[in-house]
Amino acid sequence: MGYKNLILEVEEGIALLKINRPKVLNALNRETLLELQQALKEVEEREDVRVVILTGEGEKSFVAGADIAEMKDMTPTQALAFSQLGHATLGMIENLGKPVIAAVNGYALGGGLEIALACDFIYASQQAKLGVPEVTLGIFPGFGGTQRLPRLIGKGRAKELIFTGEMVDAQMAHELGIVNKVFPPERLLEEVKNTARRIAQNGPVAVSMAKGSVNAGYNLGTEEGEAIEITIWANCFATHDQKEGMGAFLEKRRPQFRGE
Ligand code: DAK
Repeated sequence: MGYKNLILEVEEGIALLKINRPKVLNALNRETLLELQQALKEVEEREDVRVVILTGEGEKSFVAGADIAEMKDMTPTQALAFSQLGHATLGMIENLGKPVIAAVNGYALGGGLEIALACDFIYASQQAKLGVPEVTLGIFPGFGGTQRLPRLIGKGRAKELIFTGEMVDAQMAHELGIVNKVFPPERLLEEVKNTARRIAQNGPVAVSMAKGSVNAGYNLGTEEGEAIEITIWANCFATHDQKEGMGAFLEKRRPQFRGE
């Protein structure tokens, strides 16, 4: 389907989903979040999609945050609805049954960094700038930033970024563990696609189950997490892909995964 504030292209099992409001550095307004929910439903359902890449249109920005012009005059009731919409959208990304890679091509600020943190992992351009400047606007990171960021990089480092509102460059974000890999801007998308292609060759159900297992156990103790892993892992043996993957190994051929 067509979108106003998004571009969705699917090729070789990979969905490239671009936030497309470059005039405002891809800031997230209500309409864009609603479209994002639609697009996430679409890529979840499409059998020709195995991996999703989320990025921003234009050379300057991934997402420069929630749309400040739209937020400025919100009432608390509207802010609550906006917050719920944001949380629901980021939850859809985090729990999508397919991997979502963030390709951070420029500014990832506020809600923009929070949306990247909801993805499975982040690759960034050398030009990227990341941060959570909400306190400079009289609010604080409200799309899960006070939860996902400390879990990823530790409480002290997250608090420093959140309290100062300072941006870090891609190299520093890499050192902090926010970003997995950094590339020159002109290579970013191709490198993300290479990784996406590698993932897309693997058993889709196994990749999806692995994502579910990591997510389900992430906020639990090791024993509870292992109990979840045991159950999900055993369910792999109910799939065609497990029989095909192991059969292909023993017959010394490439597996033909069906995603079932
Ligand atoms: N919202 C709306 N417009 C934005 C924007 C944003 N976040 N960021 C940039 N723009 C617009 C600018 O207003 C400008 O518009 P025009 O003046 O051309 O009409 C255009 O994009 C180009 O921006 P600049 O002229 O400022 O470009 P520069 O290169 O000079 O600066 C910049 C780039 C990224 C450093 C600067 O634009 C900037 O500081 N932008 C704001 C970044 C920011 O503060 N982001 C955090 C937003 S707050 C919630 C939960 C979470 C959130 C909200 C609610 N609930 C729980 C309810 C999240 C909040 C945020 O994300």
